[in-house]
This record gives sequence, structure tokens and C-alpha cells, in this order.
Amino acid sequence: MEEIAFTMQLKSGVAAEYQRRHDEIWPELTELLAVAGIRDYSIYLDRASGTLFAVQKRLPGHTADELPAQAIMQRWWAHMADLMETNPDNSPVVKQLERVFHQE
Ligand code: RM4
Repeated sequence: MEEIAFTMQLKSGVAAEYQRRHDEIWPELTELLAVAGIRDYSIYLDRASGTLFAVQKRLPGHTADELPAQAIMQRWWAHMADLMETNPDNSPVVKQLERVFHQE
């Protein structure tokens, strides 16, 4: 299974609200991510900088690339846009990271 990691950026002063919204994540969104083949998805926060570090696994044949076109995904991104640095379509600004070390 492929593992990918990326960062996103929180606006300042919204960490508690970001946590609250993920504590109440929509079941239809978690279902959408699961059906797309995403597994073991974690997001970590560096409180000092507001940088979010995300890591997730993707099943072979995953359809993660199709998520931006899904209505539920677009609604969630609109719901989160007041808390995160976003692109004009409300998707979060994502910086893909390169793996430089791995140990099984
Ligand atoms: C994040 C952001 C990501 C989404 C997770 C569940 O804050 O919206 O795109 O995958 O929530």
C-alpha cells in the first residue's frame, strides 16, 4: 500500500475549532474517503506554526484523485475554508512531501 504525506496550513487562532470539526467529522465524508481507498489517515498539528502534517495510505487502484470532483468533498472544503489556507476552489493548499527515510 502506498503511503503519502503532505502539509496544509491552518489560519492563526483556530486550532481548537479545527479539532472540534474533526471530532465531529461527517460520516459521509469518512465513508467517501474509505470508498476512495484511503486508509490510516492522520493529521498532526504543529501548534507553533499552524502547519498540519497529514499522512495516509492508499490502496492499490485508489480513486483519491477523483475526490475533488465529489460533492461531499466540496461541501467539506467549503465548511473548512474559514480555518485553512485555501485555493480559489476552497480546497486546502497542499504541499506534497518527499519521503527521505523509512524503516519497516
Ligand atoms: C482536512 C482537509 C482535508 C481533509 C480532512 C479530512 O481538514 O479538509 O482535505 O481530507 O480535513
